[in-house]
Amino acid sequence: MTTTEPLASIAERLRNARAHGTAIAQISRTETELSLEEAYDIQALYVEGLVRSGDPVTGVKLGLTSRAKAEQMGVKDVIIGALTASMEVADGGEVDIATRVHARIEPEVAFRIAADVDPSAPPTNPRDLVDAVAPAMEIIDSRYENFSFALVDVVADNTSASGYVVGPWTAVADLQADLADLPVSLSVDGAVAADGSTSAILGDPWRALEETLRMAARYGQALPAGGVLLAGSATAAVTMQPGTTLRTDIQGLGSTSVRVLGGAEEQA
Ligand code: OOG
Ligand code: MG
Repeated sequence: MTTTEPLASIAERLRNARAHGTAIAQISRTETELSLEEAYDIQALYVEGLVRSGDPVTGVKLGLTSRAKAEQMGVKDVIIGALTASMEVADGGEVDIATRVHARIEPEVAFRIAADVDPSAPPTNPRDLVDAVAPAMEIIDSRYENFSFALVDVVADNTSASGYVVGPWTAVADLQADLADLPVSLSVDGAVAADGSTSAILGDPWRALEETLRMAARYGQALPAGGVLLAGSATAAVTMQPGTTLRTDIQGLGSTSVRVLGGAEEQA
């Protein structure tokens, strides 16, 4: 252990920041020796705390799988985090950002996990991990001031996970096209705010499966049957403003939308 503050106490501070929507200082500022392994240990303690409070794990997410995202955040390297029940938002539903610090949204591809998987005994073909695909959006909300962090900070903060909305599922067996190179757009009240292609996600979203298996085997994230796997954003994230309707379209997969409530008029 290279930190001065116990890892459980850092996890507790992050959980409180999430609960109250109040930002904390980057832990890498004071805990300069924090290793990536310790950061994932903090994340595990943080997620265990959520589960203990009645908020079970409903899936897993990759982050920084696109160059636009990695550049936006100034971080290199794929990251993995957990999704929990309280983060789920119904397709076409409403999400209140009043208790979030500075919520942003990003267009994503979601996969549905086919069966409980033990990452230490993964399927031979990574594609067997999932049985359906959907257009999705992730709400991210860094618990750090100014949405600014180093790799260890964002890993400890459960990779900024804050919410997710999933559109209609298409069974993998019914997919008409490849998943690479599908145009993606994120619109705010009907005007395109970010656009790109699914190829921004690791070159091809299918690659997210091998990355998820590799990272989950190493860091212990659960892969629950029927759960959601977010492959990572296809574009830079967009700030969420109360009163707006956000919609993601992925050609060939369909669309998903959400209406934003609450919070201040202007979010930083
Ligand atoms: C980290 C999470 C990144 C993605 O899809 O790339 C992420 C952040 O940007 O706060 O979820
Ligand atoms: Mg994301």
